[in-house]
Amino acid sequence: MSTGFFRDITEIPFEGPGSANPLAFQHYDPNEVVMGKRMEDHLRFAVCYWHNFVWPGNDPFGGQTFERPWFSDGMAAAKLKADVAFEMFQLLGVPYFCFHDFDARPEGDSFAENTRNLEEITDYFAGKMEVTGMKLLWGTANLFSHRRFMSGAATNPDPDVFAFSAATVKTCMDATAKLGGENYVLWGGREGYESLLNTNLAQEDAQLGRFLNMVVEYKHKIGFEGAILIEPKPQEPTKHQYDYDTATVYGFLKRHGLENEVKVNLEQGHAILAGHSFEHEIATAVALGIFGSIDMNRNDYQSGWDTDQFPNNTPEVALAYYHILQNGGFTTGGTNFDAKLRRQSLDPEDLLMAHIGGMDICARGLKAAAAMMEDGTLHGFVEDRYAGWKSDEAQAMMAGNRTLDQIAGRVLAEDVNPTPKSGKQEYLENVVNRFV
Ligand code: XLS
Ligand code: NI
Ligand code: NI
Repeated sequence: MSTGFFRDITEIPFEGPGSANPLAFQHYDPNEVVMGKRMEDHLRFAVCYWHNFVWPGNDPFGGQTFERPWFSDGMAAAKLKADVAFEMFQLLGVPYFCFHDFDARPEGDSFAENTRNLEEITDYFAGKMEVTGMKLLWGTANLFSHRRFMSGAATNPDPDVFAFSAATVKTCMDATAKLGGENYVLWGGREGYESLLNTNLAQEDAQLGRFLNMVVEYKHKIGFEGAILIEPKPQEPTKHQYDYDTATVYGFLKRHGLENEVKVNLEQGHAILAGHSFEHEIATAVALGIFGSIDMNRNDYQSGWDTDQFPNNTPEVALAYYHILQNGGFTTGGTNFDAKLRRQSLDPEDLLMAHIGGMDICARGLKAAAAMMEDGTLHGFVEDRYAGWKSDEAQAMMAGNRTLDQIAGRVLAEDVNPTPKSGKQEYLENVVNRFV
C-alpha cells in the first residue's frame, strides 16, 4: 500500500531527448545497450538514504526546512521512512540503495539498543527488498554524528570509543552481509584532527591501521564476499582527514598490509576538495589497482565545503566514466548518488527530479565515454606516446637490468639526444569535444 508521499506520481518513464515532461528520462533508458551491456548494468545506480530521507535541510545558519511525515523518533517513523524510501527507489527504477545504520534505525541509549533497532530495520529492509527486487550497493556505519565520536572513532584518544566503533562496525557489516550488500564502505567522518596541539599522529595512524585490519579479518570470518571500500576526503568535518585522497589512502593501505584487501569509493566533491579532478582520483585508483565504486555528485567550485549537488556537467561525467570503462567498468561498485537537494527544494517531486536529472547526465556521460572508447583515438594516442618503451633497451631499463652508469655509458657512446614531441593536448581536447 502506498504511503501517498509522492501523491499520484507513477514510475518514471523513458521518453527520449526532447521530452518536456519533468518526470521522464530523456537519456537514461535502462535497456539501451552500450558497448554490449545494458545501461542499467553499466551504471548500477544507487540512491542514498541519508541525504534524501534524513537530512532536514539545515545549514550553519538555519535549521530544518523540509517537512517529512517520518521526521520523529521511534520505530514506527523509521518504518514509514523505509516505506517512502522504497517507493522512491521504485519510482526511479534504480537497482540499488546505500545506507548508514544511523539513517535507518532509531538512535538508542546504548549499543545494545542500537543493535536491536538495526536488526529490526534490517529485517524490515529484507522484506521490502524481497518484494521489490531492490539490492544493496553498500552499507556503512555513521561514526561521526553522535557526540561520542567528536574526537574520532577508530582514531579517538579514548580506547572505549575505539571499542564502541569496532562493535558498531561489526553490527553494520552483519546487516550489510544479511542484506546481500555488494560492498561495505568506511568513510572516516572524524578520522582526522582539528589541531596538532592535541594530536598524536603516529598513535592515531596505528589505531586506524589496526581497526581496518580487524574489519578485513571479520569480513573473511563471516564470508562476506563484497569489497571493503574506504572513501577518501581531505577535510570536513575535521580540518584535516587522514583519508585525504586516493594516493594517501594507498600509502596507508600499504603501510598496514591491506593494499590487496581494500579499495576506494571515490566521490566527485571530495576529489574537488582535495584539489583534484574526479577523473584524477579514478585514474589514480585504477593505476594503483584499488578502484571500487563512485559517489556521484558535484561540488561547487567556489566554495570550500562539500556541497553534494546533483551532477549536471556531461563533459566532466563523461571523463569519469571513460576511465571507469577503460578499466573494464564496475565490478562490485556502482554509481551512488551521494547528493542532496538545495534546502529550498521542498516538494516530494524535487527528490525525483533531482535524481532524474542526475541519472540522465550519467547516461549521457556513459554514452559519450563509450563513443570515445569505440572511436579509439584517445587510447591510440596514449599507446603511441609510450610505444618507445617496447624496445629491448627500454625494457631492460625498466626490468632493473641497467644501472645509472651503464645508461650513462650508452647515452655517451650512442650520442642519445632525444627530440621533443608534441603532447597535443588541444587536439585531444577537441577529440573529446566531438563526443560530449
Ligand atoms: C560525506 C561522505 C559520506 C559517505 C558515507 O562527505 O560522502 O556521505 O559517502 O558515509
Ligand atoms: Ni560519499
Ligand atoms: Ni561527501
